[in-house]
Amino acid sequence: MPIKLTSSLAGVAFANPLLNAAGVHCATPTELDEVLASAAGGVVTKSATPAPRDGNVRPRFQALLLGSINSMGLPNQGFDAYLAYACAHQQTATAPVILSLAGLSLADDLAMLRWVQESDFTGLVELNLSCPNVPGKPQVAYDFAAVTRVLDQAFQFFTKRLGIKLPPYLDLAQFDALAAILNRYPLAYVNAINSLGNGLVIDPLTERPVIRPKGGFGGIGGAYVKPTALANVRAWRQRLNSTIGIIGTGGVRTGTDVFEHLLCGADLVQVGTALATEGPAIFARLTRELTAVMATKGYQTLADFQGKLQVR
Ligand code: OXC
Repeated sequence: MPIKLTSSLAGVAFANPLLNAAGVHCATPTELDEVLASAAGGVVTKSATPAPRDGNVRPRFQALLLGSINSMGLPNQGFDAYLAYACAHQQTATAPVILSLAGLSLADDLAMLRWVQESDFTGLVELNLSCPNVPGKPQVAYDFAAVTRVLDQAFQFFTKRLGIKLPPYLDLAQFDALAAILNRYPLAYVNAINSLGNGLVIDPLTERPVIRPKGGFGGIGGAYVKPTALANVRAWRQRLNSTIGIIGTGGVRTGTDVFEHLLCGADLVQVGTALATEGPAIFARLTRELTAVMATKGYQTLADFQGKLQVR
């Protein structure tokens, strides 16, 4: 039997589980088209704010030996551009488009969700509650009362499929407390993890941080965060209602990394830092490598091993 990589999230079918992480190779129609033309199973748009933004001063991204640091500050073309792209491609796309939103306030989040609700878009919507890089703005999802406020108000009118992008949590008590809240809502999925916020990478030669915004503080991605990402995917799968899907994001460079995210319970897997450095051709390599891992182990579908991490 041939190996099948098909997956689904909240009733939306994907030819394979691989997508870009929001923010990487998805800010312009050209970049979005390139991901859709690649071997990726779908594409996520850059997190939109209601109006276009230039983002933070440069340099604001630096590739590192084992990952990256960024403080982009949500540069994006504005909500209207991404909604138009998502609507235009939902009929024609061979792979689903996920629309990512990141308001700078509760009012922004609710306004954009209302506009989506009133639109023709029927696909998945991802509310980014975890951008670490807007100067002066805390990460919403570290404030559980704020998460409750946004979800309470959103689900009063939003009837389409809504997921949320979460930051990494490091204490199991945080998963217990937030899962009790999230399980009260008809969430489509959680995406774990956003970058590990406010790291600091310095160049000892120049005695300066490698990026400029926020005095050098920025989100860490790549191999540095893979163990944290896997732990977050696993911790959520152990606690969330089975109706809430999971996107695993963090530290994916190889087909084995994809396999490990799926083993921890991810339904889809996103690629950030490695996509930024390797470009959309990475999706063909990752699907090949994942298929090879499955062949070695005798697995024919993702369901054969998804969420089935063996515990000692
Ligand atoms: N996470 C985000 O949510 N946004 C971007 N960077 C990041 O690590 C950004 O635009 O700063």
